[in-house]
Amino acid sequence: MLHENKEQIEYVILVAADVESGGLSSYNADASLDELAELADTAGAVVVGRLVQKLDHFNPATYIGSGKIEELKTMIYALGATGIITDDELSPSQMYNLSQALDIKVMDRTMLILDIFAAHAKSAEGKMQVELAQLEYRLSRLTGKGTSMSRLGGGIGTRGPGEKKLEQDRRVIRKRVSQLKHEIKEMSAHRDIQRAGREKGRIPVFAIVGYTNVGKSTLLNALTGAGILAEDKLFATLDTTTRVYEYNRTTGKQKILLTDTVGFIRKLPHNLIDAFRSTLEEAKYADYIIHVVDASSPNRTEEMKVAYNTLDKLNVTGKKVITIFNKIDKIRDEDMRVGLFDLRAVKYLSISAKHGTGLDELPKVIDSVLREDRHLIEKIFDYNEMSKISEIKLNGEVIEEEYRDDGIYIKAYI
Ligand SMILES: Nc1nc2c(ncn2[C@@H]2O[C@H](COP(=O)(O)OP(=O)(O)OP(=O)(O)O)[C@@H](O)[C@H]2O)c(=O)[nH]1
Ligand SMILES: [Mg+2]
Repeated sequence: MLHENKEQIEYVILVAADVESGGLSSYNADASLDELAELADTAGAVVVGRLVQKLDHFNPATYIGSGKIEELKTMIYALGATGIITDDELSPSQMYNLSQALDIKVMDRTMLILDIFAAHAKSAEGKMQVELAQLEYRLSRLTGKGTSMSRLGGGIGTRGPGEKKLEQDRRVIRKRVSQLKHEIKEMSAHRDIQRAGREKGRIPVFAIVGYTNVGKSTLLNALTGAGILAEDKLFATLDTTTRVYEYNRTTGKQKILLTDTVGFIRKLPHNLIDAFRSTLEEAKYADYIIHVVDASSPNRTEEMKVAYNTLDKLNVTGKKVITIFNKIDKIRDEDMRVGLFDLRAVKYLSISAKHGTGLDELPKVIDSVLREDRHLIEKIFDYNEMSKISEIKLNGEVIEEEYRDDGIYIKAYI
């Protein structure tokens, strides 16, 4: 049998039509391509070149302009590229026209991200979510909208029996899509039940969110020994993990729940947002947000903006945010230490999750945020009300406790 199927390595040129740079936008095409290169690397492709064209708007037919296509052809030949990856999601017709013009494999940012998600998904839910996103992406390219698709249909060049096969694929895909949606919905319903169980315990929940690769999992590991895979690659985490974090205060112990979540990225494909909604929305059910930022990233400001925009898109609003500037050990340029603040956060602090620097500050910060939402009470409890006092100790914070003749004096935040 012929099952020697050696994986072919793609040698790719990264291509960006830069329609955003300049003005007030913090977008930077080079930074975006650096990230695309990281994505390509994570997906196992080798980047052999880059091409950026500054444009007022995307070329609707070919993404970049026709003159640039000639330049790209020369590059492909000279660099021995086997494919190109565009920095934006291509429309079906752009993809078709480009592959016709270049006679080479054309991929876009979305395909790349879907590919990485597919490789990293571990849980049954994660795998189903990725499959759903991939099928919907494919489906939109099979049926498409308006005239562009009829052109693509013809372009595939498989009229007659081929066309039929396409029809059939479409039907099979649709069926699978609705099946997946159903199963994912059931899984998220199950999670709702788990959440409801948590509600009852009334332990405050903090969701750890942020741009991909900033150190969210490393932070959770450092605090709770969760043992989650943390790697220098984009989208290492695709499943949410919740762990209890217990810390000591002078006035006793405090327990909170910390949830690690999927990272965000600029231009996160909408198919993925839809498919991963239930996972991404984990932050919605948290009481507070811990926003982790890679303080050493040259694109820090934009990454923070992307994180907030994504939270807005997911309707995670009105929650108190603690911003953690991570990887301060990696800051070489002293100028980068300036501006480590976040106006959207109620508190912020700088740490190195990897080296444990500054982590002692975190309980104090969490405490002060929790206290803001608690009331101070002073009360004398009867000696037979011990269970009430235990509950206050569990869910609140006892500042003073005194055993008196008339009962137990308690001063506490609840
Ligand atoms: N130098 C340095 N590296 C760190 C620090 N925190 C995390 N890292 C590294 O950054 C990389 C990414 O860390 P992760 O914890 O996987 O990041 P994440 O935010 O969970 O990433 P995704 O799950 O992929 O979105 C790993 O190689 C970590 O070792 C830090 O404080 N300093
Ligand atoms: Mg992670």
